[in-house]
Amino acid sequence: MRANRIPTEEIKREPAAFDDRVTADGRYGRTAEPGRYRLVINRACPWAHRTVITRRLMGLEDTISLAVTDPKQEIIDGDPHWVFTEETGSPGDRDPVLGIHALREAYLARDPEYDGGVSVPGLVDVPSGHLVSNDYDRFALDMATEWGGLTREGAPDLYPEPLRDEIEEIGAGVYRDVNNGVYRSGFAPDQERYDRAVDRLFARLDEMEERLTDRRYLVGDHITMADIRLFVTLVRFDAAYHGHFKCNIRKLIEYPALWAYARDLFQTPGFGDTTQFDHIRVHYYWVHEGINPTRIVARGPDPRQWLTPHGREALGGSPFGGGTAPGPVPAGERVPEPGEYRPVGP
Ligand SMILES: N[C@@H](CCC(=O)N[C@@H](CS)C(=O)NCC(=O)O)C(=O)O
Repeated sequence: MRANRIPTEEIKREPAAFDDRVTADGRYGRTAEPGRYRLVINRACPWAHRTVITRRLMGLEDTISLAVTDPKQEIIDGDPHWVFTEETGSPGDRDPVLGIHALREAYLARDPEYDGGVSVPGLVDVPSGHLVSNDYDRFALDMATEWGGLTREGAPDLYPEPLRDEIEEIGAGVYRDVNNGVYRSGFAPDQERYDRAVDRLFARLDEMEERLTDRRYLVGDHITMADIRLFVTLVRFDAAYHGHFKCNIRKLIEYPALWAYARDLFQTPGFGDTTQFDHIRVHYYWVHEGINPTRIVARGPDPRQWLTPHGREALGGSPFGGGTAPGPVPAGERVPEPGEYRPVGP
């Protein structure tokens, strides 16, 4: 499915085109080393956000550099493409490290015959300019578990061995009905498939609401990959999915536990400080012309509501277990604070 066309079929997700694994011991062929890899993202994209949060919580910012593309994308050969622009901080419309304008150049450097989709996030090998992987879940997990020696002191265990089965079980439902469910709803080609997607989405959110009523985090007593996976959809929910993708049976703010849970995470270093609401709103409403032909970008809701007290400390648990919070966001990676956006309303 082309994201800028009127949907004619249900959204389908293909396996990652490239999935080389990078680990500290290099046992899959590629070895993690400082400065060697560049993470190309867009701030609107929930799948990219998963890797950005993980990178920051693990303290890999100095090791893996970050390249941010323009949320409006650019039409190249009829399709929207992720590009670097002056407007989003890339001088001369090129990424200063990779020297490319469009992410697809890194795919083509890897395979000149490549004619499949180009997606963010993408991990790129800096010396060769080759795309290494667009398997976002695998490289988020690898950053969390396989970059030992390069991660910061106090980095949390986001994927504890004894909890992995539970994290994956929750993750499968969240992926199908929530992370991908919002897309299945928004890009549904007909009423029947929209109804099915939206029903499943809200049934799953209702289940998460119940689960999170008496526990602070989804699995165990600390933040895990399960929370990162759910957060990235929740933080976009009212700003994009509720209106643009017609996920409007309820708003996030109408779920007492889920909303407080999402705010708790947002206010934890690594989550809110990697969320950029204007990029989220602009990307979805602007790029998906097939479902929003006027390209008018909705202005609300007011992001300042994300800073209101959540009271979740009373449930026990602690964000980082035996670890500590990451330090300040590196210079050059700062996103606006909720109060810094243009005020909403007349
Ligand atoms: N490639 C992955 C997920 C990553 C993904 O879908 N990223 C979106 C942005 S949120 C993307 O880059 N889509 C291609 C495009 O928008 O041109 C998959 O389909 O499982």
